[in-house]
Amino acid sequence: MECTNSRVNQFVAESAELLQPKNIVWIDGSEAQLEALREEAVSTGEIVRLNQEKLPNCYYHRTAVNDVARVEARTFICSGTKENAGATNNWMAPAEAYAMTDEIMAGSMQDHTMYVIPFSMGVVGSPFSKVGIEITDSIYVVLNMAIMTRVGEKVLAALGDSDDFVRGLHSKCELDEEKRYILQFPEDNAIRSCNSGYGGNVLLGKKCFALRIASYQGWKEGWMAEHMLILGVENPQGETKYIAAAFPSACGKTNLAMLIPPEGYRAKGYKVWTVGDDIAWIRIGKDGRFYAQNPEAGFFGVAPGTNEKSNPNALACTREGTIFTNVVLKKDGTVWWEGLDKNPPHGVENWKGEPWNPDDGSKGAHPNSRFTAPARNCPCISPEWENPNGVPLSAIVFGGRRAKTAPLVYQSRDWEHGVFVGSIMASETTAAASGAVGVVRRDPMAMLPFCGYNMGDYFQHWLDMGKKTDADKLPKIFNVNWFRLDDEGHFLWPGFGDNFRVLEWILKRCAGEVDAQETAIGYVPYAEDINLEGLDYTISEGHKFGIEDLKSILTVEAPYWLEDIKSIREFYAKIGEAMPKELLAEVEAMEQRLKA
Ligand code: GTP
Ligand code: SPV
Ligand code: MN
Repeated sequence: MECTNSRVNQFVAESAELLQPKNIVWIDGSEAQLEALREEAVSTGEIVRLNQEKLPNCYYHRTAVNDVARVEARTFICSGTKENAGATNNWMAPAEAYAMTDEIMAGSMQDHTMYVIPFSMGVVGSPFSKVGIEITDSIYVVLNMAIMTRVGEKVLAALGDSDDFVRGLHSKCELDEEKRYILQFPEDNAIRSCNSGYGGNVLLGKKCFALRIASYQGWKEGWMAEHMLILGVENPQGETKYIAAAFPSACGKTNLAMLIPPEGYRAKGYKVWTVGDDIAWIRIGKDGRFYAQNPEAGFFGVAPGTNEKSNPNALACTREGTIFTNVVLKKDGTVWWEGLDKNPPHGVENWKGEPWNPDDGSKGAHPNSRFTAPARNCPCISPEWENPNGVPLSAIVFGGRRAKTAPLVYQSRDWEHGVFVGSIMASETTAAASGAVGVVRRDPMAMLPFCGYNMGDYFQHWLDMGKKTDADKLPKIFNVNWFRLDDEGHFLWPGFGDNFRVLEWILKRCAGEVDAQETAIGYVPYAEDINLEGLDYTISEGHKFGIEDLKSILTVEAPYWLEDIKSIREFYAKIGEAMPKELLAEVEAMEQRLKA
């Protein structure tokens, strides 16, 4: 494969000089080349070929035991000034960051092949797509990138002579935790990642580019890169309305994106179509509406909990051409994880490769084990998912994991208040990032780990986007919480497919078809307006879900919210100078309403 772009060639040459690879291989995107790489990775044990009858073209991989999730403490935004990275990001001066990783990565590919992956985020050649070049010494990374993005010769052809591409450099090095760094250089369109082999740290098109770098580009260029799923709801008349939703990592985006409506709705002809499950690039279209595009081509989904009942569509995605990471490998060459079914395998190896039995008292699959599946496998993939212009949004939904405080759903008063609602999101931490799990932290717009610039400027950008078009063209903004618990820790809301009942209310609000109660935090549904027909859910033994439970999860409890206000103020104070006045005023106004 020949590359005629001198900037790309220069980047590759400079990288080779630093890394000293044994040889260089360009990824052309052909099936023949990918197949040869799979063969090679199987022969070295990097991946295992699964049962080709039951799981055609599927493979299995284990990461190092110390390398199973994103490492937020070792992720840095290397902008010219600390102020540009802001108080919520780790910052390192670019010169220092380059020098440090030059030293760590120097000569690190001496015994390895260096792969050069030209990739496109978004449909190749669309004016809204963006190109990256990822350099890596991992075949696992190449194979994952070939599922998650569009790769190869066609991408270079679309790039032409342009210098507008992101330079991504990844080297596994020694997988040394102490030398693991995930560095974004937004002002240079560059990324460096070393000493990791885990998804979010090394598939540079995903969080590093499509969120951290792209959020910065969007700020400069007048669009938005968000940690959001995109779905379409088709009604019995055949009309489809689109919703984007931002939930923190492992808080239900994949599940909501692939939701199957309850039986009663299906009988009437309602259907949900998946456009994306993790990232949305949002632009204002010629008609003044907000259009969302999924820049990815696959799903890097959480395995545990995925089953025939919770998410049959996700499971269907993984039946072909999928890579499974850190799940349980069964003797018949298939895979298992907690929550797949009630028949855990015996006498197998766990995700670490140690002998394991289900009664060992430990988990067989890592809680952040994942599948990498092509989007085209999805039975409910939207016919619009590759529309280069994206899909028009009726609603934007924020949500997190909150045992208390946040009600099942509420609507913001207007765009500005909606930005406030997104900015005060909080959620319990999950296994998607290393560190403690279950600790409530503020995670505005689910972007805390992914915003490539100052969070205060990011909030201002959201406010500004709302001023670029007519108020009636703006998506309506909502907040949801599927995770309210009773005092014994049972989920009070059935969740999953039944979340469709909430989506229906949201779309009715967008169409002005249903009334709501005004509260201190925004508009909350009247319990009677959430359709409970056919809902059959047992919260705990002897306690079936009923309208009283719905009323309780729709209640706005002032004491919890007043407590929350303290933490919101602290968080805003941490952001400091860059914090928009409008949002500071929103806190005051909410406090007044809560005390009234
Ligand atoms: P990332 O890929 O990390 O960005 O995560 P995601 O937001 O796509 O998360 P995903 O949909 O994979 O959800 C992961 C976890 O949330 C799993 O443990 C699910 O079982 C759980 N979950 C998803 N939806 C619901 C719901 O409606 N109710 C409850 N109780 N749990 C849910
Ligand atoms: C997340 O953690 O939000 C993910 C998985 O979607 S990763 O690609 O590892 O970031
Ligand atoms: Mn994610």
